[in-house]
Amino acid sequence: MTTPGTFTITARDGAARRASLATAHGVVQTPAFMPVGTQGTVKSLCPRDLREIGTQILLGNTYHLYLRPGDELIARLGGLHRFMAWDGPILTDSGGFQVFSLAGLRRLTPDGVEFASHIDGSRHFFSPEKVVSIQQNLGSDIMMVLDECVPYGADFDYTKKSLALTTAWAQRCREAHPPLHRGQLLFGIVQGGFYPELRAESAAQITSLGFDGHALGGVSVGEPRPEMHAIIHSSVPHLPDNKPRYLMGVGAPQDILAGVAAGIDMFDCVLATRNARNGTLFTSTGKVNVKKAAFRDDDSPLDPACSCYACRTFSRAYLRHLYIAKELLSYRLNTIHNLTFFLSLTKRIREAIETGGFASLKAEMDAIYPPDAP
Ligand code: PRF
Ligand code: ZN
Repeated sequence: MTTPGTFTITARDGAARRASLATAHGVVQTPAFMPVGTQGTVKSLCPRDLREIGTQILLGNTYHLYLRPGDELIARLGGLHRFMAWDGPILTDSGGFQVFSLAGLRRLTPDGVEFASHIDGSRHFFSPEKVVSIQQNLGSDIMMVLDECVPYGADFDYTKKSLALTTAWAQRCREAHPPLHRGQLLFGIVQGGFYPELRAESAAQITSLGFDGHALGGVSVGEPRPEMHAIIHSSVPHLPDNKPRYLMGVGAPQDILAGVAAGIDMFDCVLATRNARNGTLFTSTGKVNVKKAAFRDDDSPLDPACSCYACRTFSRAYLRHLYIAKELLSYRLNTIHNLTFFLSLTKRIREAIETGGFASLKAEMDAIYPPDAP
């Protein structure tokens, strides 16, 4: 087996890279999209479905799994892979972001963050060492450091102070997890808001700490899309070329294309799965709402260009009916379809980089999913 963390770039097209990343549970071909499995499940799917649609790596959440059912219980039962019966790679987010977006009553101290559970209001404390220990118990292949995701609109002084805290926490996470301990990789997270000079400062500090990969955090926090793309393009050149780069919580098809164009290798987003459950489907001709009236008598497949089980098997009329009737199968088929769209998009991106066709694929997709759309 290749040593976990081995990152091999096999083709380039502009700043876009085609690479592979070895983990303890297999190799990830990049650019890669990671379906979100917050609570140890990608909502409505089972691991068999995930395999069938071409999932390479899943994302799990420290915050949720620590609160319920508990990381120590998962460790006793053999770790998260065994618990959820997914034997492929898993990346876990550190919990910092979820504390800021979900928990009540947060208190930030130099030592970590105190918060109240969104489930029962009980009080907890995440220190850098604690989130490493939780992720070690979960046994994820890629662990993330504790960071503060700076809210959109934060001023320069707040953002500068916050990135110093994020760096101090990153260093403590690195010290709590020796390189390649138990085959688990640890990624650092660059913050710095929408100030290019603070991004450069954060990147210089984070990349000096010897992580196995680097993430850009603090984007897709409510900013206009062109602003997101601009900060990605100005930040990526400050990350080393020879390690994987992960854009956290991004994004829509146009954001993935913009990210790859800037040199990003990994993405995750709830958009594919959450929109599926809301009836918003991503297709080769754009976004469609499955309940639209025109689908009422339509016997054709949702997306004739899609090879997923839902499109191969069922009509638009049937998918519309399931959605309107609030049938459980609606969630499942819509999720299979939307994830297939994102996984196929990243597969096409990988093939395009190999043949020097990335710019034309991006132009083709940008016409359908415009980069300046809100
Ligand atoms: N930090 C962490 N997780 C995240 C983010 C972040 O900034 C984001 C921002 N889009 C999504 N998930 N730890
Ligand atoms: Zn489909």
